[in-house]
Amino acid sequence: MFFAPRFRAFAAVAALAAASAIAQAQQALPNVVILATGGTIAGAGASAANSATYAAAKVPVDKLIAGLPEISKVANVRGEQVFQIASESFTNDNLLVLAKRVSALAKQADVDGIVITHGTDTLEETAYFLSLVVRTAKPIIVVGSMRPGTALSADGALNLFDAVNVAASKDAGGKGVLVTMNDEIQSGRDVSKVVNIKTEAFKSQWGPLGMIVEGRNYWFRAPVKRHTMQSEFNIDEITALPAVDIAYGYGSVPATAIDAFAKSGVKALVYAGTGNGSVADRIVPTLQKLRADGMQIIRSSRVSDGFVIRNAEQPDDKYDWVVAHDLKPQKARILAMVALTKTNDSKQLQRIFWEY
Ligand code: DAS
Repeated sequence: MFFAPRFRAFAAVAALAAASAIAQAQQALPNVVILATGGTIAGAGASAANSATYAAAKVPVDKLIAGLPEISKVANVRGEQVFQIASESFTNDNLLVLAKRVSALAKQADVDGIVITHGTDTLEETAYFLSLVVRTAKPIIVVGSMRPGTALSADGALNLFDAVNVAASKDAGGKGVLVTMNDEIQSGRDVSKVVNIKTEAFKSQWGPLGMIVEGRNYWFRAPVKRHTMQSEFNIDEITALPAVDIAYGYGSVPATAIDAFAKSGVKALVYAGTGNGSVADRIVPTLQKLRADGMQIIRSSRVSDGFVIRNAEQPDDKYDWVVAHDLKPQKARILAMVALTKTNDSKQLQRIFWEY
């Protein structure tokens, strides 16, 4: 009995010391904010056997975070539900709202990294847009999943766990916006969804920047194109995005779609040409007239890999057209919209397509 009071006092002091140590350890962890927008990573299917049949954009961000039990050892994580939509339904306004929120959070001293959960269909467009217009050196990671969390062997939880780990890593900063899918760390500029039914769905023709395994980043290359802090564009100065659309090239293609886009008042047309961005002879006069009327013409290619070579199969100098370099049509559209907020000079546009 003699020792009981002293023991209780000792136990109380020890408990306080332990609690204080835990609090200090937690404070030492990076602070990561997850901005949720919807998609399959927030999807739910009727049964575990439904890996492809499900409803996207159902699970709220706090439930996504709760599904990552180990995450409290990695970072202090909090979530915001910015949207709850399937990403095929994203609009330019969604891009502006999201980017402005990312920019505001990135300025906060108590935010060390940002994760955006997103549908996979247009994830590559959002990731590139953020990389072009958010001026920060902090890690920004966009992540999705190919299977809903209710499915057998769902990929979302590990993809999100990886995204938070990368967002909490100092060595992930200054590399542009990144995408973590299927153990790989991809450049938001380079990556595209190239398979629509596998977890190994996202590829860059130039390869991933690195890999993440059990919370550790393994880097193998770094981006050479301008992004984030090196960008001349700033979301804080952008209030609207000009209309830019994509016309697809194929055998026997008519000018119908191009004429319709012209009538709708697009500022630039991305032509997803065949091969090296080639344009059918019967379409050239239509594009020449639209260029003469002030519309910018940007030659991309429907071919998944490679890059469009200026003046190779089309006299771009003579026609005053722009080539999209290695950017797929959907990426070229994003860059064209951002570039047109600053310039409508075709030579400046071509410089921007070489540099970003
Ligand atoms: N509809 C798809 C989307 O929201 C689902 C997904 O793959 O995330 O992009």
